Amino acid sequence: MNNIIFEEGKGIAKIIINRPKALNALNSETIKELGTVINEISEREDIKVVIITGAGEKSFVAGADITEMKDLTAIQAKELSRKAQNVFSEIENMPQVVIAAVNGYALGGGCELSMCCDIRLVSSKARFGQPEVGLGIIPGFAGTQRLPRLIGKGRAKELIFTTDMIDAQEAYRIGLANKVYNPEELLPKTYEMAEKIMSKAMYAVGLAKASINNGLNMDTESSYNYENSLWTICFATEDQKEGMQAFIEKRKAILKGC
Ligand code: DAK
Repeated sequence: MNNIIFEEGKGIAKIIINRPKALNALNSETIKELGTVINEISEREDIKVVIITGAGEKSFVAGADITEMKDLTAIQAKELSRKAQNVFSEIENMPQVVIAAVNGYALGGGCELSMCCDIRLVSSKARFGQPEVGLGIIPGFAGTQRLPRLIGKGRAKELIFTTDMIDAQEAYRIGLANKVYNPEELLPKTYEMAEKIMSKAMYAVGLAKASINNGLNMDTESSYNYENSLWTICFATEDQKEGMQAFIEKRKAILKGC
């Protein structure tokens, strides 16, 4: 792959978007490679957590590649749109937990990429924004859908309509960032969180992710019923038996993810 670095170890995969000269802007080749690596990881039961970050010290992803986009016809834009949106949805629905380690600019498609991830840990140097309407387009990787769901309709409209860039603390304040760290702490803290999650009953974590993601797209009554079905499945797992038995015996549970 030309634009993605993939590293793995101890159940954790790290995907680095690697076009630092263009501030890791997503061109179509990068999106295609991202799709390929996401598909491969999704099939891997040994990988439990995925970390997505940007190469270099300045940027997570500064958006879609404007140079490549500017001359598209509407038909080409539609084709690119369909493929790219699929990749982002695949990230959102991966069986693994996905953490964005936002190390700098997360603009346009970069902000949208971070929003596909389950959790956003960010460096104090991170900057978020949706500059699209300044370029004559609207957010197209479902930013108009995921941003209001994360931070509320009013704040999402303000960010999208004004194109204002916000810093890490503001992103934290409005719920876009889960935690803010010094730049040198970002990756160690991300791995620390990944390991903490992996120490839990991973089958249950996966069900909780499915319940949150799918339940939010249902009417309330259906979402409660859906959660109830997934909750019931937990009682078919070894981890549920072991987790509760360990509590009764006042010892640490040995959880296996099954
Ligand atoms: N695309 C292409 N190149 C970019 C880029 C981008 N988004 N962002 C930065 N670069 C390049 C710059 O052109 C520059 O290249 P050279 O001139 O050195 O060759 C290099 O990265 C360094 O950038 P700067 O010199 O501008 O660095 P500064 O520190 O001065 O400024 C900045 C950093 C992040 C504030 C600035 O680069 C900037 O404003 N960048 C553009 C940010 C932006 O507008 N992003 C949103 C793009 S629109 C789609 C769905 C969604 C989308 C597209 C399609 N479909 C469904 C198909 C999403 C659209 C977007 O994301």
